[in-house]
Amino acid sequence: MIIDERIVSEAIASTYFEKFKNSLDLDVAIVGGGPSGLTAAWKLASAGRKVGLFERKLSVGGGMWGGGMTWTSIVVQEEAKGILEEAGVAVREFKSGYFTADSVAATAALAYRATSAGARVFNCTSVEDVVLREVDGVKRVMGLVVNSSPVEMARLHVDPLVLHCKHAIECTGHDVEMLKTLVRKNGVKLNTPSGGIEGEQSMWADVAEANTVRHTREVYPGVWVAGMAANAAFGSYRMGPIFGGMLLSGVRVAEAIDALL
Ligand code: 48H
Ligand code: FE2
Repeated sequence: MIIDERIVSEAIASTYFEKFKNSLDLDVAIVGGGPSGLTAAWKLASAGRKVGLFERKLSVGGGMWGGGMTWTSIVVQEEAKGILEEAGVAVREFKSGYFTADSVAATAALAYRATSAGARVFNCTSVEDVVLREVDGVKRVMGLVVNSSPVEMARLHVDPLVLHCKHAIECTGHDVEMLKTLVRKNGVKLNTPSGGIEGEQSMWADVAEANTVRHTREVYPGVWVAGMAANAAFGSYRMGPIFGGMLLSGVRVAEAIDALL
């Protein structure tokens, strides 16, 4: 076979822009591709939903690749080990109830499950704003405003593109970026105790893990929080490199949204 470089370029441009064009009306738009976002994408796409996941960095995976302090091993508890096993990851019991997995294998497996289930992943794409609409006196988030991450990093003045979604999931981790933007620009009240972002507290793994799942919910019409963002939104603790809560939160948000669609 003689390779024609122009066909290689045409293939990339055509397939990428087809993927983008087909993602202008999503059932669910996920902001951030860490463990919670990837798990939500995997589960929603497996349920047949049209899912787009937008990740600022070149690689999805967020804080999962590095395990604890760059030591590439993660821990999950009994309740979450089945999610990793279902993704095809080898899990080993360390002490009763504590299971370990290779963090690179776990991250790669979640990314593979999400994409092979049909979730469209847009890496190198930053969510810089949301689409807000008022219908019958009720405001709702109806989409995302996205830009190329290199544009954001170089601080170029380039306008973004926009897509619509029925539900958006805030999976941006510690920084709760999308919610911060929503509150800062629009002064809206969230479904949190204070109506604002409560902020993350210090380490208390046991309570934090339970709260991550408990706080996984719709925090504003059209916007759900999952993973570390649920902790930050509702003012709970951090938990360090135990990742069960992130996985369970991803499953929970997917099931809750799927039930509404
Ligand atoms: C596009 C964005 C934007 C944006 C951010 O931090 P993550 O891994 O998030 P989770 O919640 O799935 O997992 C949290 C976990 O990794 C963790 O930090 C834990 C368990 N910490 C415990 C502790 O004590 O510290 O991933 C978030 C992703 C990242 O990849 C960001 O690049 C991405 O979201 N992101 N993508 N547009 N505006 N903001
Ligand atoms: Fe973290």
